[in-house]
Amino acid sequence: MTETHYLSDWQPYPFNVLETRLEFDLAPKGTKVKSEIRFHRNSPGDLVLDGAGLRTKALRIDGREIAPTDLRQTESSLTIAQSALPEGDFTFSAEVEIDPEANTALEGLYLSGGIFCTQCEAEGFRHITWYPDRPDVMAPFHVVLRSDKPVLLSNGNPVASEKGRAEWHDPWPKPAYLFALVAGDLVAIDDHFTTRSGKPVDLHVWVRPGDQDRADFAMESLKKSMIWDEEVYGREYDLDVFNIVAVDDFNMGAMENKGLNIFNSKLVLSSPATATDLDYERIEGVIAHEYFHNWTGNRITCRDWFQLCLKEGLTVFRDQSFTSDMRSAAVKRISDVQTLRARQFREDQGPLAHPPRPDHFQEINNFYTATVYEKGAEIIGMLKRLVGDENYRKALDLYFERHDGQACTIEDWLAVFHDATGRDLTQFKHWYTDAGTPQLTMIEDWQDGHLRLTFRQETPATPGQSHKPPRVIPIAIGLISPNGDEVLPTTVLEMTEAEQSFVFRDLGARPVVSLLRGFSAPVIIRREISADDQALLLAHDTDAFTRWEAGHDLALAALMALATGGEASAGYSDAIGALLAHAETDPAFTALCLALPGDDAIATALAARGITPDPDAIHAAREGFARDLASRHEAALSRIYATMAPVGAYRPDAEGAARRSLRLACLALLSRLDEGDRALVLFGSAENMTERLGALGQLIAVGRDQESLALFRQEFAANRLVMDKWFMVQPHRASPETAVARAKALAARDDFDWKNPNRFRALLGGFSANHAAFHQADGSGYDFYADWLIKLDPVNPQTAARMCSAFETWPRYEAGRREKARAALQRIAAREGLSRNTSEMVTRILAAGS
Ligand code: B3K
Ligand code: ZN
Repeated sequence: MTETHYLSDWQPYPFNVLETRLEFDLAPKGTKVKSEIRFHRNSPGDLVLDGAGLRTKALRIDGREIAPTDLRQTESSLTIAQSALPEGDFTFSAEVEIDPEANTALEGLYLSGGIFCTQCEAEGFRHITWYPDRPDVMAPFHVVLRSDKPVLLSNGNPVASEKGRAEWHDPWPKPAYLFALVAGDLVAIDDHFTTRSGKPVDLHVWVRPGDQDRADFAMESLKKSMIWDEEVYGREYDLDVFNIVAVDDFNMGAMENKGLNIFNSKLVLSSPATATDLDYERIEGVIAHEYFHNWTGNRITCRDWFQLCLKEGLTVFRDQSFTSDMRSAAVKRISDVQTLRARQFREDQGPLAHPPRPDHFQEINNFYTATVYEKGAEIIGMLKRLVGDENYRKALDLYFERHDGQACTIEDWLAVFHDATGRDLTQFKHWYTDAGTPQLTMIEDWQDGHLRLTFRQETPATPGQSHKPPRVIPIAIGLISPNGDEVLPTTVLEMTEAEQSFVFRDLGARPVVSLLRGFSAPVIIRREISADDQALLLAHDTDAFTRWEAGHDLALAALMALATGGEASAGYSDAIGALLAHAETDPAFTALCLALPGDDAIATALAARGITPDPDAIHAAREGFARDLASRHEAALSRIYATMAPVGAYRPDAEGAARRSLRLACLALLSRLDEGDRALVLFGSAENMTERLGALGQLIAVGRDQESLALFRQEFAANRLVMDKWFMVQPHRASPETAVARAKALAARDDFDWKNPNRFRALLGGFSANHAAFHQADGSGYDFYADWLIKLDPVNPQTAARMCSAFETWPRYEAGRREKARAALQRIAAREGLSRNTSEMVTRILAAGS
């Protein structure tokens, strides 16, 4: 039976660790790890250490072998009775041996393409040696590495280095999850940074030989991040050196190990010919994210893993703000909301819903979710809006001052805001402890020049939480008069009751409410609004988010009507006509308005209204709608497609990306009319990956792809990251009827290196993102996907478990699909030896249908 961990069970560790000394003799099959851990007792209790899969050679206290009678050892823990421990400080030492080469789970110490590297968050360090592997045990680390690899790195500052040996010291106390080492044949691009108090820092981005010409953008991003954190949060870097290493095999994006960030190579390497605009933006954003963790995560960490959103929500909020400052704030906000709705709202409405601060889990790696990260960031955004920018900065200053060097909780975080601003945050805390997306209904009452807005909030039940008290909801609104003037600039209404009214007096004419400006709270809006009023907002609203939202709502309403056998109003198409007339004034915004909600978003919107979504009908509705839209606006779309052609050399900045995104949005519509003629020309002539991949996607969608796919493969066969795109775009863009066969054929290829998480995610993730293909009525999509999860689970449980979330929406479909999805899930669940990770996910997902 798998153990469930509860927040309420947390107990302080009875010891401090004064220093951790580690020595590694690195060898692929038998790496020897010697540890010396100096303990200081704080309270009574046995010494309990975590370990997993270790070949233990020796265990000592103060140099003396521990008598077997004083030890209790299980598969995952080592207990030394208090009676067998010295009264004062003591040193526990261990010698263990581990097998990095056999470590396909990519947790702990492993090999990626001949490079030794580590991933210790959340509980990977216990695969390296015996240790109190919990985030509230923090210590300075001293590390010696011995290996025949030329480059040997660990956390902190270099102390000594000679051929085959390196010594590192990290003076900043840290939990084991931030430990890292790298040993490999690597080359660096080097740079320097001087902090604003004058401290020089050496910067290095380490890559495999041959990749160094694709690392400059990552380095530039790092320097920008360092400056931004000084300017906006007053945070300076605190070591002599900052290293980033790119590896090919990595379970997620990157990891913020102190002074030694390890990255998935796809978030480091870029060139115009191999990376898309989105890749560039992600690289910049993730480099910033990991760097920002140095303060929000490393200097101040989490007391326990239930508090994960303390570091992740805040750090996502910080990286989002950074990207807004570096690029377009409006575009960033709109795309963040799109992601939130696509991932977090979806999660919140299904069997995997959980609070941003969960109160129990079986496997913490299953909780690195959109709720913890993205909703966690929304909560910080709401707090900032409620207390104001100045108070927010005051609170953050206090947070850093009060908690530097500590392992904290959400309560500590909220106390800082209370103490800095005097605001009572008792009710606000529900955002952290309660799951589910509040539904906010607005009713308008217009009488004698007065507008009364009545809001009702309701949060549906989620697994394990049936009753949800009202939350504090900051509702930012504006009022737009019928002639397009703003009669009320952005005003934040603070809703605290289940139902609450706000009155606006003495208005000349009935205004249109621009509701939830900037998406001021992560809620679902319910309101009656006419297509004319939406069009007015799309044309005149001063807030970019609500402007975009007006167009998006029009499109969604039309698509929902079509997908359920109704008729679409002309509202969206009319509004798009008006927008296209001056598309060039804001290409990025126009592109966002032209992108129709995806099939899954339509299904989610239908399900939220109690309608069973039909994937085939949704797909047909969206295709038909796009074709009609293209026909009606063909002339304007063609003109814009031509005027948005590249001018000058490719630059991965916001302006260039905006033009390319508008051009590709036009192409997506036009390809429905010209059967891919323009896409074929663009594929042949484009010099950057953004346009080439965009064109390739359209060619696949219209079934004219064979030649281009072959050319693409020939050109990029040696580039893993680009070939991942090749593996992703095909199942993603193929017609739903052909996608399963196509995905199977791709999976059978020799170069489907499925043990590499990027490659696996490319093919299977690309496939599950093709809504009507994954949800094929005959269940073939579910079966194909389940077969691969079953195959991956014993090799890499973390990635297999995360990818189970493709199934999280299964209860919302009709009985036929439900039964087939259930059968596929049960087949996974019944697998002998299924990992704890996947077992927890599948059990939670299946519970929804019982
Ligand atoms: N903190 C890491 C994520 C670790 C995931 C462990 N399964 C990356 C990040 O959020 O910055
Ligand atoms: Zn993070």
